[in-house]
Amino acid sequence: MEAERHEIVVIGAGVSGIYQIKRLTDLGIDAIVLEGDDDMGGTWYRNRYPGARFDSESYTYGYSFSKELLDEWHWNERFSAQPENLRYLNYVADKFDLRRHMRFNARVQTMIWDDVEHEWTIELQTGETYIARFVVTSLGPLSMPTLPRYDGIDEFAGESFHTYHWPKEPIDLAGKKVGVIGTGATGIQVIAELADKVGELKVFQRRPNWSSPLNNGPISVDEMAAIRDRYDEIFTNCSASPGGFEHVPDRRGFWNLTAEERIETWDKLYQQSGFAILAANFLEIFFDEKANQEMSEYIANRIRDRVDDPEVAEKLIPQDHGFGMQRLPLETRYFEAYNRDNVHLVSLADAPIERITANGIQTAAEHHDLDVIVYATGFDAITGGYDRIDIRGVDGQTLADKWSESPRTHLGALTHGFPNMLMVAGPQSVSGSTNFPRAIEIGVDWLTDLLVHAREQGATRIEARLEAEQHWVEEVVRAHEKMLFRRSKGWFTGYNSNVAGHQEGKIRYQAYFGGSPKYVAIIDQAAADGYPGVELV
Ligand code: NA7
Repeated sequence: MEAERHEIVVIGAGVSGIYQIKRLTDLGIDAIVLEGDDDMGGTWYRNRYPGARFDSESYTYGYSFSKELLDEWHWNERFSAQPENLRYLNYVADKFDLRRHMRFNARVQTMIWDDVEHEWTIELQTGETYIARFVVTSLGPLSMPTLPRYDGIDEFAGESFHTYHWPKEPIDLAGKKVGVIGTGATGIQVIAELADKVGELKVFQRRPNWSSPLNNGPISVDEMAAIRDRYDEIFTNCSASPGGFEHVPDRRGFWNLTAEERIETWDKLYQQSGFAILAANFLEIFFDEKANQEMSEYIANRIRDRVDDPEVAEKLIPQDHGFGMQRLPLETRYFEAYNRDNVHLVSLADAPIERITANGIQTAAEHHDLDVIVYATGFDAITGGYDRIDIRGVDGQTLADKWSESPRTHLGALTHGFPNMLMVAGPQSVSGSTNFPRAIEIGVDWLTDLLVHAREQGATRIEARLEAEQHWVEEVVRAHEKMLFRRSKGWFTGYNSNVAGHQEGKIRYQAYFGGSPKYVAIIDQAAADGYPGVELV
């Protein structure tokens, strides 16, 4: 079979791939998207579990690039759910006629760089081959789900699946005994949603997570009209905030207020929507241990207020990390789920899982009979999507080898030794720590400008300079070092117990935590200076 040639191949048709192909084809560049799944949408195509929804305000999550699109689309809820989110992405693709540039069931298996011809050879699992001058990876930071490594996992006789692979066809859970393993952002959404729909729900919790109310609600036609009038202001606000939200940090100074005034502030934040409780909080809670402890105690008391059984409440309060030190799950009546007779918390800290059996889960204390097991056990975050492709750069070096300890990039966009591979939302970009689409648009626009610049220069090979990469890695490490969360486990620090090679306590520097405005200032400066960190040949 002869290879198909394109100037640019984009890998992944999720939120970032959709915008990337729009930009490239608008410029008249010959580009296609290869997507491993049988349809587009990425995260929102896959995560069909009950309760899956944004925890960014819907109208700050949507694309900002088209005024017409902003005027046409009505978000029905403040935090829109997966079916509507997928409809939205399809609407965008159809409106701009992007599907014709997408190939589905096109899972990339290998990418090999030819340093003579200056092009990538991309082979799919199907054996089909593509050749491209440039590759843009938009693989998604959470596209590699991970299952626990328990014995017996394949022996379970009932239905079991990772939340990422929740079946497309509706499944009837009424009256069933369901076990959920994992209490991250996903677990907390799915548990709250399933509690009153199943016969019995057992929650297998290894470590509790801090969580606070999402405070979702419908958006009326009038409210949506008011949002539309405000879109310019909304996106300006998002671009000025570290996390890409409308919420702005409280800069009155934690220690300038009395303890009562702080509680009054938090009582209000607890009623606000989305990440206000983090992003509109005092900045000190992220840097100052004492401030963080006081905040954590406040949230612990809210949990105690909401959970009837004091013993269960204590088990739901994290002891090993402070509030906001791991990715904060947002919840809707999650804690109240534990007040139901059919919901039971199984603390794995007291009795770990020993194995999965044909009909349930065996812990060190007892056997739990189950009809269905739901694995809400997270992802090999940010670099997982890269590791599953065999990517070979200059002199046959593999990317997996280069990044085995921790990724190394120039501005989260390029990596030395792998010319002409450009990453949207790559490791060490700001995407891992912010409202995702806001950072995506920034990343795609920057990469597109770089590609245009390279074409104008007649360059056929662009590569991050080693010194520039070293410099950026140091900047990423410095930003981590300022944050209290560097001591916590979880995907912010690149740790996943289910991934071979990850070591507890050893940080993988996967995201830039210096905040969006600073990141944008740095990458804009690099562009204005003619990309000094990139060698063009
Ligand atoms: P997370 O946040 O990584 O959470 C995974 C959860 O699964 C977490 O509670 C883990 O406990 C638990 N887990 C993982 N492996 C095991 C094993 N082997 N046994 C028991 N429990 C386990 O993933 P999510 O999908 O919830 O969220 C990912 C992102 O998706 C989120 O940040 C949003 O951006 C959307 P642990 O805490 O590690 O002890």
